[in-house]
Amino acid sequence: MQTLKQYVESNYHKSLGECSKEEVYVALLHYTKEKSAALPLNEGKKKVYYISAEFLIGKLLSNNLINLGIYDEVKEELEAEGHTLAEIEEIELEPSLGNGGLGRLAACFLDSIATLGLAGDGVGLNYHFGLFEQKFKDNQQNAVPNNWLTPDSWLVPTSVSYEVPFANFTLKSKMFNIDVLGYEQSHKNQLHLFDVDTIDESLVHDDSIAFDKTKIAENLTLFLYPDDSDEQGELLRIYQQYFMVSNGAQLLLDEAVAKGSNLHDLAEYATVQINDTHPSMVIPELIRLLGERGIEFDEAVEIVRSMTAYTNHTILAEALEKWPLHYLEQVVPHLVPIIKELDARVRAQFDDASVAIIDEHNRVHMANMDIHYGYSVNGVAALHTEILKQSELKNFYEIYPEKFNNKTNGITFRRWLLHANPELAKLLDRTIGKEYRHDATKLEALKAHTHDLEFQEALKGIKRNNKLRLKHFLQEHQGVTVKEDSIFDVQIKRMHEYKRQQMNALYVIYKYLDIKNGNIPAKPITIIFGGKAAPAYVIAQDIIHLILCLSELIANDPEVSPHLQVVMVENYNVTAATHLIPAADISEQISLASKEASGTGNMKFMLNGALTLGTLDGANVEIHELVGDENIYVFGEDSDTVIKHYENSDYHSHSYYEREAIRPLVDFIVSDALVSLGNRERLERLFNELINKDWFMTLLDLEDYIQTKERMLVDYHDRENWIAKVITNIAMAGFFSSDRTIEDYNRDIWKLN
Ligand code: 9GP
Repeated sequence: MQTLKQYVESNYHKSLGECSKEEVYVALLHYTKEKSAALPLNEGKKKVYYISAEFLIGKLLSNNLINLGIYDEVKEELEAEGHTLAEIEEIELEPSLGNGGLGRLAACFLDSIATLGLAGDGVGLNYHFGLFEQKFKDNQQNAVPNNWLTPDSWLVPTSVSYEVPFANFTLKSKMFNIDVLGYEQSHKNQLHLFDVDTIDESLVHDDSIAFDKTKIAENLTLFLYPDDSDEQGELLRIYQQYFMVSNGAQLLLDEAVAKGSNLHDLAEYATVQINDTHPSMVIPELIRLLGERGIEFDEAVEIVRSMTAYTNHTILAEALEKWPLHYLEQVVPHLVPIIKELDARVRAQFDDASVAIIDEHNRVHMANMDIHYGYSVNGVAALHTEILKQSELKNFYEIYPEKFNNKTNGITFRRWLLHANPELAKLLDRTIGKEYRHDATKLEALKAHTHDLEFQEALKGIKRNNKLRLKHFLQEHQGVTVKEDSIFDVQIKRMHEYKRQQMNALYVIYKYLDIKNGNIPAKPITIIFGGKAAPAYVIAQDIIHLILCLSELIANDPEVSPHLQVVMVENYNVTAATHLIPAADISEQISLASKEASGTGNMKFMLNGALTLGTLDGANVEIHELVGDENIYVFGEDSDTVIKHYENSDYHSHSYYEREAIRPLVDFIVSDALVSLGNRERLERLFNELINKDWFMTLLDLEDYIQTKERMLVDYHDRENWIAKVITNIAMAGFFSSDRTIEDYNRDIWKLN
């Protein structure tokens, strides 16, 4: 086996030390790709096809080195020749193939499927300019194309190609693969990304994500979630979705037939996981393709019903797509008779309009189709699944109780511990042995060390080093200097009103005013935000604007800046997360109870030694159960109360606004101090939204939130007890390994051998 050093010498005719960083990166990329190319694919009679609009895979270099078991070896070889792996990794561009939790979950799942040696591939699209790159200008978000796709990427072109029929034309696809390696596994899986040769990147200009939305053959895979605020944009999304699922379905059929399926037994060879409703058209498409291959309609429906499973990742209406039938007629007319027949069968069986597929406005409810014509429906955390059963999808649960199941999300410890926090991983190896790397529940052995002062000291040292690492990262990427000796309070996730970044911003205002009043915190506090706002989501952008204005105001105030700093990380992505999470002390998980389906950031923070400040929402509920009241900071109204407020329409933000403790904080949003730094229209709109509507009930929980965070900041100073809580959190994080989640999916849904 060639070492990297030998590989470089024989292929590039110079020594590693003589290569520039860029050359080392390219060499290491090819070295790693060749090693993974040599691995055989996981074979099993049955394979899962994990279809998802997003795969937020992050940079792959270190992860692949870890999974190949050559991380330490390569790191040492590089260091011996005057390079560092961290510098080389800087050169890799992060693929922009995802947006948030849904996409990152898909990436963790691929890692775990491969690690468990199961046959399972991802199916998605190859977006040339990804989601978008976020740039800040005038304290506002600018969305520009993300140029991540360079010739030196992990993509491997293949000769696989399918014809995908649309109403007036046919597109020929081209499949690219990215190898998916399991942790120390001899076999691999793949992520299949479909694309078209005719894409015209010149439709996009450097500084704008706008483009001609009518030229489908030229624009189909330019962006993930292209602007859908007009009809052309909505149609384009349907084109993308159908292109994705038709390719996935054709691939699945070909692979099954090659393995010996006679199609009648297709479900013994393949199962499809549908993530949110973007891939829902796979159901009628499989029925159509089976029909083309000679299977009668009734049988095709039953085959498809026994091999498609739906995961719901949110109860927000925006993710339960309802396409107007006439859009589908324009894009995929050949699916329309199938969808109508599926609907007719539902209507014949159930006298309940709420479970129909096509509603009275001729809109096709994609989730309803998934539930009737798939065999499994799952939520992504215990509370979320209960809410689906008891309210959001109640009428379906009554019909098909056996289809509903919960699969609490998880995260891959390879990326979120071994890669993101190697020092912590080494300390764990020394303290409890390495078994936890293969069985995360073994972390519980740490409980014996809760008050072990030597272990506590080691943990503190690691946290400090991680803060320094983050400090360098922020200096390099944004020119911002944070204080490594401050308390790091971090909220990183998509910008959305339900996630309530605006509540944290109101805390910033509270703290700012408190310091102005002479209450100096015992230790400085650094409040860090990161997240992108969808370009059409105006209020989310207003929230970014508020945070950036507050950041500027505080930075320029010599009375406050020694004690409080606010940082909004530009272009938050997986790479930034791997720096931010290990450095955090406080993990902000403050969504309005019932609205965050699960969250997975909460799990990453817990594993890396931050304490959760959270509502009883999503997987926070399970974190709370695992660590107990003493080791988490819970606040706010619970989901039952919140759901009742919605049912009774009895939450009126104005009455909270009038409270003495709240009004000055909200008023500050439109104070001269802030308006002079920003855009009046944005700040006023946000202010009015909060006092008149506040759909996600920010003001309901604000006082409790402030008090709980203040209590947390006091508790931080009792170092021994704080670290004891941290240790309990790390010890109990094993449940949230995505290996456990995938074992659950496989046992209950996929049943791969
Ligand atoms: O918002 C949910 C998040 O709570 C969950 O952890 C994640 C993975 O299941 O999915 C997110 N949903 C989306 O990104 C879009 O529905």
